[in-house]
Amino acid sequence: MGESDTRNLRNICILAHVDHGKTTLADHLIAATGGGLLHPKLAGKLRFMDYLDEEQRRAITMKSSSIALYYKHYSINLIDSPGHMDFCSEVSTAARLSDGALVLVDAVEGVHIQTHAVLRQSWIEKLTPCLVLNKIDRLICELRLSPMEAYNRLLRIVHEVNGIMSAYKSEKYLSDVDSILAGPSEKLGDENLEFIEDDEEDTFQPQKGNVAFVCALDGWGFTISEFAEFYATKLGASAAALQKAFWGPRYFNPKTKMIVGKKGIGTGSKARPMFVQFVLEPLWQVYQAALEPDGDKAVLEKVIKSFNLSIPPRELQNKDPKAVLQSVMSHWLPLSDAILSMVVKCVPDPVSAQSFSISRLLPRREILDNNVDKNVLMEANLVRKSVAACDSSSEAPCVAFVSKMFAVPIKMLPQRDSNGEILDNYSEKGGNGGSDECFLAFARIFSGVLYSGQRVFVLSALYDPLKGESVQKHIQEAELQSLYLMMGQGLKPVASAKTGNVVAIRGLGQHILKSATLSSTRNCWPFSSMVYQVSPTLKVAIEPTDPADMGALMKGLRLLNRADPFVEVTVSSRGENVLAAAGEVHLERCIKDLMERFAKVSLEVSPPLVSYKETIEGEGEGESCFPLENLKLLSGSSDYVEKMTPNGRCVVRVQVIKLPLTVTKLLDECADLLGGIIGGQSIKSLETQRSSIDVEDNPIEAVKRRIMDAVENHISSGNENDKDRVEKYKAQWQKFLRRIWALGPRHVGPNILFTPDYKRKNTDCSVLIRGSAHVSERLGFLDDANDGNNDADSSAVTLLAVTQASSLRQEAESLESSIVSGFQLATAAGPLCDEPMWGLAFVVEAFISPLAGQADEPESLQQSEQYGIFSGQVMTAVKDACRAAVLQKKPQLVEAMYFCELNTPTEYLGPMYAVLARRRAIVLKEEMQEGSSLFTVHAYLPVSESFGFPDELRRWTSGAASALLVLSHWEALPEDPFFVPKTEEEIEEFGDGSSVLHNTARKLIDAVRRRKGLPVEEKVVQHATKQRTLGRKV
Ligand SMILES: Nc1nc2c(ncn2[C@@H]2O[C@H](COP(=O)(O)OP(=O)(O)OP(=O)(O)O)[C@@H](O)[C@H]2O)c(=O)[nH]1
Ligand SMILES: [Mg+2]
Repeated sequence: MGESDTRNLRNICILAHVDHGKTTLADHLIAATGGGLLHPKLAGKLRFMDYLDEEQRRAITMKSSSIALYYKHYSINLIDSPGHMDFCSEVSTAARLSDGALVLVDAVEGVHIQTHAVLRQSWIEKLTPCLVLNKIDRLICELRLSPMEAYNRLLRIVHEVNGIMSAYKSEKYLSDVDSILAGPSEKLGDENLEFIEDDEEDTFQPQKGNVAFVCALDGWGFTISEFAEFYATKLGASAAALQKAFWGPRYFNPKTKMIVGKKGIGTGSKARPMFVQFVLEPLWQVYQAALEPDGDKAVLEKVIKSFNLSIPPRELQNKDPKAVLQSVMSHWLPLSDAILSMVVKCVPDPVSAQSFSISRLLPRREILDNNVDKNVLMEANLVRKSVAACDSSSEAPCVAFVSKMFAVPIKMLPQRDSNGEILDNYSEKGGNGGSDECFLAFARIFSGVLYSGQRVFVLSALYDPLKGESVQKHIQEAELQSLYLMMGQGLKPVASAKTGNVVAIRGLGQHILKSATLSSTRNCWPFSSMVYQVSPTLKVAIEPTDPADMGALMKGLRLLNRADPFVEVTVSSRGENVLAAAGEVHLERCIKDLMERFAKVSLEVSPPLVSYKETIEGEGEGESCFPLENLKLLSGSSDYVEKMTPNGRCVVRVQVIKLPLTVTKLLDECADLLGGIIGGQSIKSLETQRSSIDVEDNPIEAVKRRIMDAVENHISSGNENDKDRVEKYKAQWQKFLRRIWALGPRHVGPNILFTPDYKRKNTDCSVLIRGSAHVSERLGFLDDANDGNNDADSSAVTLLAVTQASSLRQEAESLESSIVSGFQLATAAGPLCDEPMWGLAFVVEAFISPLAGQADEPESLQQSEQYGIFSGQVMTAVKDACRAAVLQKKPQLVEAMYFCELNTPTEYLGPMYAVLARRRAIVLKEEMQEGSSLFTVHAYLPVSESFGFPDELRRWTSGAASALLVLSHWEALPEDPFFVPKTEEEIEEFGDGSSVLHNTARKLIDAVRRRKGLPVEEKVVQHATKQRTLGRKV
């Protein structure tokens, strides 16, 4: 086992947007080099790597899987990955184990959301990417472009992809410069120097040989070098010179036989770039000759002759012109040769790759503590060195990284080991827990040699060899039972595997949940964690149909959680088992796996748990209206809701207004930071906290400034020209900002509780619970001016005995927390359907009066027995009053919205809009993609309407339209859920209630209420009288 065979190894993954042809391409590579695993005739049809039933049924890839190929004297590990957004975590696991990536782009569809995402992933993992422009045939047959038009399109895609890469590069460049400027100078080590590489150069350049043009369906492809070599003798130029000239504005002058630039050709001349003339035009001719009914068959003959192709005559006589074409093209420009020679040339072997990616895999550690064990440190550094060198000697420490665990039915495991001896797969050490599933680790070896039966340490991400005892729980010892080379679904047992290889390992099921580092020594740092693009957002509650199966379900959920890197299994506050998946397709597969493999019981799955929020109609709604009036409501109007505690001692008055949207959004955005500030964290610890705020100086100052900005933005958007009023309004807001008592729910939400206005006189001898502007104080709003509210103090005490008043005031003080709690409860569960409130500001005035019997002890005792503890009564009264106040002010439901990117051919625009309209989507823009018949449409889609959306879209557009969804923002439904037509006009428009009203808000609210077991107002019989009349007539 010398170094030479590590040098002949390549680890690559195929990455792309969904349906751009990854699995089809993989098929051809397997057919050509997989040692007879796949017959070439079936390549592109079988989709060998999509071996799960569900994958074949839906025709999309759902997991990443690996296959070992042999090309010339190279071994190539190829990992196919899914392109669907729901399975993007699998892209991370594939990228982590690879050194290079084939990034596919559909030549017709161009760059899409997921193309950006996979380019980013390959950039983060420091992979060497190659670009594969697929589906070139669609430019010829579908779009019917001329070679020149096709060239321009390809040029544009290459340019666009390079633009994306250069954005990542400059981002890194800046952060590198920052870190180097900030850090001590000796840190400028080998791996920091890499940023000095030429940043100006495009990543993908056809003339450099890292861009391939292919048609995976018809099985052909090429890089420019293939054509350069062929034309070298014909044109009498060197292949190297041609290679440079076959891309970009380079022209061939037939008279002088010279390659010239744009200037070298006359303006009127019909010269085409050499790529068009020498590469695309012949391709177009072959396609036209083969597929057009009046095509010139002689062209095919000519190609066969000039390229010396040996095609069996039987294939050429095939009646199907497409088959003839495929046969000629795949002999002329064999796809696997083009791709694999590009891979061998452009993708580094593991030794070079690891020296480059080591800074990502095992970032250099700063050791600040001088008391660490020097021996441990030395060994850990040695391990790091041997990973960087990809050391394959048998003395080298063994290090491997497991990027995911996957389950295989035990009956699928090979029956014999690498020596041909029969294995008993069912007797797993540590036990399978009686399950028919066996867990394998998907791993890559980064140093040394692994062999079956070896004992290794399993390190979780939190392990630190320098920390000694305290991290013991993050390290375990395990025995590697078997090692397998992966051949798609097939597993080939091997006795040992050495550094640079991708393998499946059996025996770690009990030790690893999702990913881990394996090492032969405990003195090793764990590899850095993988980066995922999104988090699981679609949640459902699950329970067994038969309650007796609960145990099986729990076990199944545990197995599923282990087998799928991306699901999240939690128990909700109401005790339900909640499963979170990345999207609908993913969820469906999880449920199927649970029922058929892991739990094997029948399940009830709740409809998706959608979250809503509740708010009230703001008056900013009618644009012209100035928001000042809104605030006036809080100060001094008599428009309030009043509640009294059951014992009659406390009267609560609540007023509510809607906060400006800018403020609400800000409170939502800064929730973490605000939580820290309000909770009283020190400035130092806040500064280290990451947040959306660029913390220049002091995070408290920054939040404060942003709140002020939000208020000012709101004022300036009020189309108010009157300067005086603007100033007055601003001053009023500033006063209010000095009165923030609490935020809610859970003390950091987007709702504000203001302290009551002290100046307001109460008529009797009761005392106001004043509260304190606790949050304003923390945010530093009180520092600006002395608090105007403090002066109007003693007026509440009039003729009453001073002693009584002061004891009453003490009591009032002790009740302050009840008010806050009441506010928190109310904002956590609004009146519409117990969902949290959003963007509301409350002023709560609570007056307490002395006990009727003049502080008579026995009576107060008796009272608390009768009505419960007083503080509790106040809390409930505040909560009820807040909820009632919201109900009075035209409550509205707020729903989450997805941002949605749709792509569809022109002829399906109609059906697509119909689907969008049915689901209440708001279309933002539509755009024709240049040079194609595709439309790109951007829209907002309510989350509650998104379930089944991709399916319906596919059905109505015959699969031609595709959609991608990203969570965007919260938006209030303008409908009044309690709307009943009253005025004559309304009755005329909506009917008198005899026909069923189409009230979406009401429908959504009722659905949530039903789910939560809250009472729902429903009329079972709508119009009994009408039915009776009808009945009589018959
Ligand atoms: N016209 C044409 N169609 C192609 C070509 N390559 C692939 N396709 C078709 O594109 C569709 C998707 O191909 P797949 O290989 O399954 O795509 P994928 O990228 O693996 O898809 P996911 O794994 O689900 O992301 C299939 O219907 C293929 O037949 C091509 O070169 N030309
Ligand atoms: Mg696929």
